[in-house]
Amino acid sequence: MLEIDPQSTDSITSVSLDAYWMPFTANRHFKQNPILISGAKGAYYSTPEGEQIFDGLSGLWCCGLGHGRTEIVDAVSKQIAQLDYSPSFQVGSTIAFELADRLKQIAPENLNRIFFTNSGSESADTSLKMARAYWRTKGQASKTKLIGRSKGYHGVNYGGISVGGIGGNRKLFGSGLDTDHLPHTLLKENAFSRGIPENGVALADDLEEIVTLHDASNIAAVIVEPFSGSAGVIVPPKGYLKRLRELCDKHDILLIFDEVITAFGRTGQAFGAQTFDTIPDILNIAKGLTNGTIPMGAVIAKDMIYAAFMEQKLPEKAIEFPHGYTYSAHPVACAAALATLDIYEKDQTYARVRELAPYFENAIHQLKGEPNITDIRNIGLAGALEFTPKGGDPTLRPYEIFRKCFAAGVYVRCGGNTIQIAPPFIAKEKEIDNLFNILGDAIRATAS
Ligand code: PXG
Repeated sequence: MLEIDPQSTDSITSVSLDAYWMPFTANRHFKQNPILISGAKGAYYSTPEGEQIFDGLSGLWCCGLGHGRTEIVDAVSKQIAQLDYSPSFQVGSTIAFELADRLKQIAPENLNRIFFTNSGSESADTSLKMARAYWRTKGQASKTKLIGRSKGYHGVNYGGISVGGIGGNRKLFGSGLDTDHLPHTLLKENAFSRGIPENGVALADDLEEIVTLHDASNIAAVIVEPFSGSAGVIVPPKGYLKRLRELCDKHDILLIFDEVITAFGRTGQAFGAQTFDTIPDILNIAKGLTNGTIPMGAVIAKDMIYAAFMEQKLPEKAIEFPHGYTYSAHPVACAAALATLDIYEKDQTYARVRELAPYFENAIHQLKGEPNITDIRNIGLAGALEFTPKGGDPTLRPYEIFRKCFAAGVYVRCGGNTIQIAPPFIAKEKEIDNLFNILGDAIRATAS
């Protein structure tokens, strides 16, 4: 690890670590024990000391194609020279329409209307506002309650943390929106399942209880991740999402899929909706849309939702959905997205994920029996290991494992009581082997 004085500028990188208030980071600890990255190419980061680190989480789940893809670099460079910025309120850049049309071509049935954001958090809050406003346009203004799921993650804005189900992300921030939560789907009897677990479809029926409690006339939408990523790859049981879909239809509740992690290949298809054969009314994306290169997200709505806004009895010059961001449909992000979508198609990326997924599944489940592991979960090229607490702290062991792995040349993510792994789609079998060898060593080395 680097020795850097947090107050000093006299270091290997000539930067002071003082001013940057880092997100989701133990700042005091980090600044005493920094982990710095200065470059990336393909599946590897490089450190200021020149070490190569395998990117075992595809950035933060966003760089499936690996880093420094020349096609994206070229497209972005060209675009920034041609049109670096243009407003997207009352004016539209041609490239934004091009990208929306392209997304419409690949999105599942009837998901044809694309609203651009700049992140997963903005996609979450946009989709929740869209759902509430939709019911209002339909004359059902009492339908405002939003239903999330325990352990769900929908970013960090107020809507997202209100429907989110990770307590630590909410408790400092006061009251949020009017929400309720479905139970999570993490069942003891599913521990060490390979892929989609067998038990627990009935957990979706808890929506009936929520409806009984609040009445469907007060509920706007249910939002779930097809699989929960941040909580440590919690894959829903067989039939669960289909059952949720049926219940939402039965009670006239919109179903939102937060596909910020699951879209663009992670489960072996363009969308988790396809892997789980369940079509939501609204589908949120970000991350893999631009391979992580330029911030961008989007909310993809069914035609019927767009139509409800357009059919409002408003003068033609009235704005139907008063929502949007300065950087919605940023032209440089659009260029990055189009180049990224080209690569997914040209390289047949999703087929490659399906091909590599069984290898990944075998490799991760070979860690069963290593010390302190209480569960191993996987789907596509995503996996997580769950650990027993250390000294009463559930997060300590994963943190130590993460640090050991990084020192040994592999980046994996620690989150709560889990280690999460999501290798780039371009990873080779031997790189997967190396990742799990290093992870196994780290698990044993931190076992005490
Ligand atoms: N929804 C989902 C499902 C996500 O996974 C967001 C929304 C928020 O996206 P932005 O772009 O606003 O951060 C996310 C983000 C992890 C990890 O380690 C996951 C995310 C971000 C950082 C870390 O699991 N997901």
